[in-house]
Amino acid sequence: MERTFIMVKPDGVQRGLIGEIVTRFERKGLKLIGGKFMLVSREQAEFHYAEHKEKPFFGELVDFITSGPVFAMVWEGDDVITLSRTVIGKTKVTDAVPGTIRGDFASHTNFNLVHGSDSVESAEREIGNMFIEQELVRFDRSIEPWL
Ligand code: RTP
Ligand code: MG
Repeated sequence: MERTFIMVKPDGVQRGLIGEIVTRFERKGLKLIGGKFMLVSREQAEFHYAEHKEKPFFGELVDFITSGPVFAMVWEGDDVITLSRTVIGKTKVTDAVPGTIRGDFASHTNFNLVHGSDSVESAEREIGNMFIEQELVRFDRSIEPWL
């Protein structure tokens, strides 16, 4: 079963959008299997954004993600990585269309509210960076056959 790492970033927490963002994934039919409110360490932030290490905005990215609490989650389901990135919307805020989280709530690319893994490999790396396996919950939902 595919899993993805989703995180409400510090701007989403400060703006009181945790509930709104979680609702978007829930109503899509995705399954939450782990979640916690936490501070990201500098070490975790640098590992999380390792693919962007050479980019000019890497420092800002690490500063931002460690600037305040985040709500980290793991969601599970068929095609959950692609589905959740569709719910989130485009990275560049001017491309993010209404109906997506970023399209509805974000007005600056640096403050785009939510992170979602972009591949199976990143998802597993990012989940392992923030969660231990025992924090992830296996359970059956009665609605599962229709999703
Ligand atoms: P994320 O990793 O946060 O879910 O976002 P993403 O996959 O949609 O975008 P990604 O390319 O991984 O970039 C990570 C974060 O870096 C910032 N960014 N700034 N100034 C720029 O051109 C630029 N490009 C990306 C964004 O905050 C993006 O979420
Ligand atoms: Mg990314």
